[in-house]
Amino acid sequence: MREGRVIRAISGFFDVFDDGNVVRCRARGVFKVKGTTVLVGDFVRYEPTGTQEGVIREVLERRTELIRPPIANVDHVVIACSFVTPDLNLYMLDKILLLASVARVEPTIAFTKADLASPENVRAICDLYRRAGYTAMAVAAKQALGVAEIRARLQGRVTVLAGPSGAGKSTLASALAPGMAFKTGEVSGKIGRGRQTTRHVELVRLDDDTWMADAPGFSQLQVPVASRDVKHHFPEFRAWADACAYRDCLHLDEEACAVRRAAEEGRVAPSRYASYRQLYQEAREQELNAY
Ligand SMILES: Nc1nc2c(ncn2[C@@H]2O[C@H](COP(=O)(O)OP(=O)(O)O)[C@@H](O)[C@H]2O)c(=O)[nH]1
Ligand SMILES: [Mg+2]
Ligand SMILES: [Zn+2]
Repeated sequence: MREGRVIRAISGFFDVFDDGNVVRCRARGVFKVKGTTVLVGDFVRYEPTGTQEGVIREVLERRTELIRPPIANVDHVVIACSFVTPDLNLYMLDKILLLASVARVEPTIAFTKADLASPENVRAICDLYRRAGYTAMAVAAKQALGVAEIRARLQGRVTVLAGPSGAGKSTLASALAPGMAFKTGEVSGKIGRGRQTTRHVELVRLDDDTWMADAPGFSQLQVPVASRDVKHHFPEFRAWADACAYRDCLHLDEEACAVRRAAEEGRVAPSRYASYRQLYQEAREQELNAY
């Protein structure tokens, strides 16, 4: 038996990276019985059946598991959020930050297309998220701005790129891993069929310990946490929550809520607080619809 990392899933086969080799495996036996699935990102035990072929026998324990995109053992998510086309959507960003927090995947925020925004706007937005406790940087992939900083954050980890279509994920991926073809949304002049999208899930190797996936998903998810727990995923609330009148304050319309007051006074970013209220409401509606 050998061990390796699943880096690609293609119609019933799994490509397993093992010590520099890629071994095409089937998953047989135990899986049908136990209902276990193999995800890209899984570490597996497999039995070689040829020089480049094998059968997966066991999936090793997962550290993390994302559902959309379906990838196991992701350590890090780079959230691409463009200043223009599409316009900056802080609610969507805050929702992905919540999803990452619930999945225990560390986020880095990449504000993309910074070359198309004013320097003041770029600084204000980056500062807003840094003050909230996040790692945030401006990226202009074509000018190589921010690319080396993001590359340094990837080292030794498995990273997924998240963010809405058109935000610049594939462009950033290509800048991070030159020579590894990632599809971009550039409209083909000849055919004019519109955008190509990256649909399949695949880990791309930057080095043996550093992997990256440019996979759609993430933003379409429901709020994956109980409404009363959404507040725990807003790290900047913690400094204020102790001063709320009620110990289990939800920071909504309660009397003497220190978090709401901090948002009114601008000590907590009003956009973050507005996102919190909206995410709470979304979670609440999901709960009510479940009965
Ligand atoms: N000006 C500018 N355009 C960018 C930048 N990054 C991506 N784009 C453009 O934005 C469009 C969408 O990029 P793409 O990487 O396909 O986005 P994805 O859908 O998130 O993968 C393409 O036309 C890119 O050329 C950037 O940093 N600056
Ligand atoms: Mg893309
Ligand atoms: Zn409160």
